[in-house]
Amino acid sequence: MKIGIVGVTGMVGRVMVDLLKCRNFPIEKLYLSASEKSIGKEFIHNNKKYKIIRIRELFSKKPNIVLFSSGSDVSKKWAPQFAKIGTTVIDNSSAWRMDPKKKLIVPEINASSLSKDDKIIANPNCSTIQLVMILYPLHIEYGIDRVIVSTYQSVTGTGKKALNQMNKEKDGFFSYKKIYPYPIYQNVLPHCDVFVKNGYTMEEIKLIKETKKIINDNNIAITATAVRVPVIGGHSESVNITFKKKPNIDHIYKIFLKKKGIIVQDNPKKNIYPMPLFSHGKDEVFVGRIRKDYSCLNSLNLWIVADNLRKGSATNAIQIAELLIKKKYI
Ligand code: 11C
Repeated sequence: MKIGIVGVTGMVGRVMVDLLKCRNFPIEKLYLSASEKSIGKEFIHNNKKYKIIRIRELFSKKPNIVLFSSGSDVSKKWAPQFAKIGTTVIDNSSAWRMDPKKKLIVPEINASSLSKDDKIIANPNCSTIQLVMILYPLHIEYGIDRVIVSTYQSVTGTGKKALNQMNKEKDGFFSYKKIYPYPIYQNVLPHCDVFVKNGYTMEEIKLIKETKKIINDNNIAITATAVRVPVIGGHSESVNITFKKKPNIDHIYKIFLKKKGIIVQDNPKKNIYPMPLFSHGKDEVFVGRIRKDYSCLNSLNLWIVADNLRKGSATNAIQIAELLIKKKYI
């Protein structure tokens, strides 16, 4: 396979390179592309040097697959051009996610909806992926009526500059580029992505709309509050779920225990529960604090954590590529 990565210098792009190698992805040639300021620079990985090329040059190589992680504008401009020459694009931006003609894929959930004709495939938002991973198997068994989710999102979701802001604040510097409107170190911002007219943020809207599309059920009522916390290593989410019928907690454990990609960490007596400190660098979604919501019939509370750069972005994108190869669609 000739593989391209667009946006390789970003946090997700780097993890993509790592994962392609450590998952033994069948690579004949790997082409790395990034924005204009990085063109011609060397990208060193595993003692191997790559030259960062322009997207136009990557296009001329006619790659089999391109993983885009470079923002919506780049994807909107280039993904259709790659698709036209037969390249399969797996796009990590929000450009195509809500396009009714494009598939929004989490392999554990809706892999079967993919066909050979899908040349631009959307990778969901990180906070959505970990949420649907736990909602979907429960929806199959119990039918979900309503979800209330509150997120605690890592600064790595915003990118390198946000991490730099947090580190500079931690080290007591006053002069640095401010990515957030307020300090993030020792603070919590109820604000991820931009605000929209209805008072929600785009991150909250993505969580709501993408979840319905992936689970393929518009009748689930979902509300979200997305919060940025001074954390690296993963996004956490507090989730309250109301089902159509009474959930059985033991049965819920069994559902999660046999589901690939989910790890149960739930033993309050031993203080065992998921945390971003331990999800860092892992590909699974961790679930714990599973308990009945006694205030509401048929409701359940739980807590989930996943590395937003892995299952939330790069891992999911590469799983899609692996799936397409397995199905012989590429
Ligand atoms: C965050 N979830 O943590 C975002 C980052 O639409 O892919 C990813 C944004 C996206 O801020």
